[in-house]
Amino acid sequence: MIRRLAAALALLTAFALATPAHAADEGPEQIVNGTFDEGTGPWWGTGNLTLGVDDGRMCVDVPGGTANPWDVIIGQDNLPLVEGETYAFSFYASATPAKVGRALVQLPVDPWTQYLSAAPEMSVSGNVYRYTFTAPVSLPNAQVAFQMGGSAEPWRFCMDDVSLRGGAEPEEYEPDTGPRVRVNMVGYLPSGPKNATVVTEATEPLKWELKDASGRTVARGKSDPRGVDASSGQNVQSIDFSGHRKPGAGYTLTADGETSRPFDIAENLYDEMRVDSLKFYYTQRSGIEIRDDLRPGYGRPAGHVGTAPNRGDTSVPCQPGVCDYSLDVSGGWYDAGDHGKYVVNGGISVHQLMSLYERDKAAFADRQLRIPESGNGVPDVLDEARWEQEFLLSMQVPQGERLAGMAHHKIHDAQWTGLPLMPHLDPQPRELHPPSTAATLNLAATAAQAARVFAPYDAAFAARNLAAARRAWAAAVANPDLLADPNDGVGGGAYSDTDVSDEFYWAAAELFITTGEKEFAQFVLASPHHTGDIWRERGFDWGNTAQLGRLELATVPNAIRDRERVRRSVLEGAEKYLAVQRDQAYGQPYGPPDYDWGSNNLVLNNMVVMAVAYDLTGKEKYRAGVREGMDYILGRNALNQSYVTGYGEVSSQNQHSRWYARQLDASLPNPPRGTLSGGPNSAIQDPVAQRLLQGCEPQFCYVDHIESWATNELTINWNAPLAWISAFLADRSGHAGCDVRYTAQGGRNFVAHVTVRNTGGKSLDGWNLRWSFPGAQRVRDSWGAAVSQDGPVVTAKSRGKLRPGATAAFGFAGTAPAGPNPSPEVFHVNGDRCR
Ligand code: 9MR
Repeated sequence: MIRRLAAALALLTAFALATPAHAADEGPEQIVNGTFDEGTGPWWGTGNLTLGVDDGRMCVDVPGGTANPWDVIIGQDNLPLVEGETYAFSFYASATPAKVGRALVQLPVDPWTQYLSAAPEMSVSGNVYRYTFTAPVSLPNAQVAFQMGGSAEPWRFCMDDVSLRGGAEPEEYEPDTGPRVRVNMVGYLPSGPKNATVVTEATEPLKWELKDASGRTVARGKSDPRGVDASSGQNVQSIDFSGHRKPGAGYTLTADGETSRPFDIAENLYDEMRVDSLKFYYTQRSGIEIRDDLRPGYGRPAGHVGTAPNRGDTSVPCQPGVCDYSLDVSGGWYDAGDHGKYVVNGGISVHQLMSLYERDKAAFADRQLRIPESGNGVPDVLDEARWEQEFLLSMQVPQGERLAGMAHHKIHDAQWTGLPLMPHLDPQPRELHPPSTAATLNLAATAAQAARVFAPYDAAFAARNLAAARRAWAAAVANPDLLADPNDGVGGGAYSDTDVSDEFYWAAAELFITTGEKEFAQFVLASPHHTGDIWRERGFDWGNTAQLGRLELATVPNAIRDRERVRRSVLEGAEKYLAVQRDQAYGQPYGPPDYDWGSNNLVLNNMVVMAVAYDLTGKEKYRAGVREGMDYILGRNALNQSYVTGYGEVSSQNQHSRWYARQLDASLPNPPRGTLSGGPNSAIQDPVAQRLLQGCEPQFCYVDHIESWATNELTINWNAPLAWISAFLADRSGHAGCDVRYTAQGGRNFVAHVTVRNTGGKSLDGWNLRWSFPGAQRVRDSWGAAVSQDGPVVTAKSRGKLRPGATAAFGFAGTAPAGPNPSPEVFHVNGDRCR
């Protein structure tokens, strides 16, 4: 890790001694796209500007009525300066009408030390300006800023040929990718597939050797030539050492004269990641102090509670003209490295947390995550989900207002802020943005899900959610095309989406599962997403949510007419991702020609589809696909790095964040262990990536730099599939030879008869059978077995012997809430799952 960070910094400051002194204006060019031949990137402007290229120059309309020079800025960041070097700074500029501006080369953060400060007197016809200065410090990230505020009247500014020459030759960026043999640096599960990839010139099979920690060779074989891998541009061969199952630490794999980084073979590999990936959410919380005793090194004051300089989220008005009320939208999770809170990605995040809980409720307990609510008798994962769900509820337009029942799309700062900036120190005004159909349907879906999931613990909260879900649904049906504005991206992300038919489908599915009502069944059955091929190779995410609806209908007990077909369709999706995976020499189930923003979360979501296929069928190939997919995330990739902080010898450490900004301020921490980085993104929208990664092959479009927000951010919606998959991989339940029949009769008071048949070869000397109820069903009285209940989780115990082929029967009387009371479908006998 340290080596990698050092390499990244060295690259930005390199050659201080090695390079001969240049006459400054013959030195290397440091500005990227100073001629505006490639549009306006990586230049940025303050939110009151629209950057544009006009006749080959960058031109902006500068608004009038600002007070300070720095109220209007165009800038470029991340310019490396070398101490003692002389730089020539030049540009062409014009002003209509004529104006004096400010041109600065400076420190990009407080105290904004200026290395050059000029006051060009600009004319309508335009002039070229030239300055020189000597850098007093070495700095990887100086800023060039044109400050143009402070004018009462509006005016027009144009510039061109911006140049900063001198210093070190910008080095071609070469990531430090370590040994050419690529493995999952965390390790492999003993019974799982074990694959590696070797980068090599060789086209003939290579010999490989697996060595244990003592250096003894424990397995050997030949690799499989794969040719040039399109996702990396590398010639590669793959190695399969699945045959070796013996647990141990410190294994290495050698091929082509290279030895991999060490890894383990162990059963418990994912136990900590399952917890860490969920603990991530507490430190993303807004509106509450983060306690240092719960997260040593991460304690901080509550953000956005209305204490200066925060304006607070306790009474947030709308953007001008959008509404005339204010809402208390405090709480929730910060989206990512910014301080914004957005309903659509909050929606999928809280959904996936509730979904991993619904998959196996017995696996999630109170006191697992060390959060303030630990010890309240509710599983911590639900307490964490509730923190966000309460926020989503608060975003709903109140009754009596225009668009009542809709949800505001997002709330965030009026202007983008710089890094670092602790949440409680953010001085920006906060604004509610217009309601959108997408946000409203996210609210409907998650609130419907919360209504059943929270029912055993808090009936009032469950009822509040169901009522909100119904109101949201009705409002979305009445306003089906209120789309978020794709240009509303100042101070926060736009999260716009042109097609919300998938959100309608997902919300209808959740509402149907929870209520069983015909209206929702009809909507589900009529939706094109119910039967269409929704398994896109690029995966599902906050903007593509039909898959959530389909997965829910397949896994959560419900009475949709064509349930069997729905379940089969998930297998089709999983088969498709297995096929994609087979084609990838690095084993990732994701293979588009260019990688998307947040590609790692798409890889993980494709693995969720495979995992559900495994749960539905028990077929090993699907679980093997998930296990192999994780190898890519944890080091078997072109960069030889793990994308989960703290996991594997080299992992992402510098994810873009205003408060885990250690790379900018050594007194701040790195992101907590278990934080996923977004990962390679071919479009490299940020200046650092544009500077370092031009022309990158997909897997190389990544840099672990805090300012690379397009390749290296952290988000709540990316950690959610990491948590889902970690929970799946940590699940050690095997297959039990058992067949359970569960039949229930009655309504609010029901009687259930259960039979358990031992279909395995071994006699059971006493057995316990476990299932969980979908909602607030309760066992009242039982016979034939001792039945106990903890929240929704029920365990029936018997001391009787159950021989192979024999059947035991028991029954119970229970009570059910209003609505559907479908039979449980997942049963565990003595800890193993019946198939
Ligand atoms: O994750 C989002 C990605 O899918 C979009 O393509 C991108 C551009 O709109 O925005 C990403 O979301 C960012 C959001 O806009 C602001 N907070 C950080 C998010 C992650 O980078």
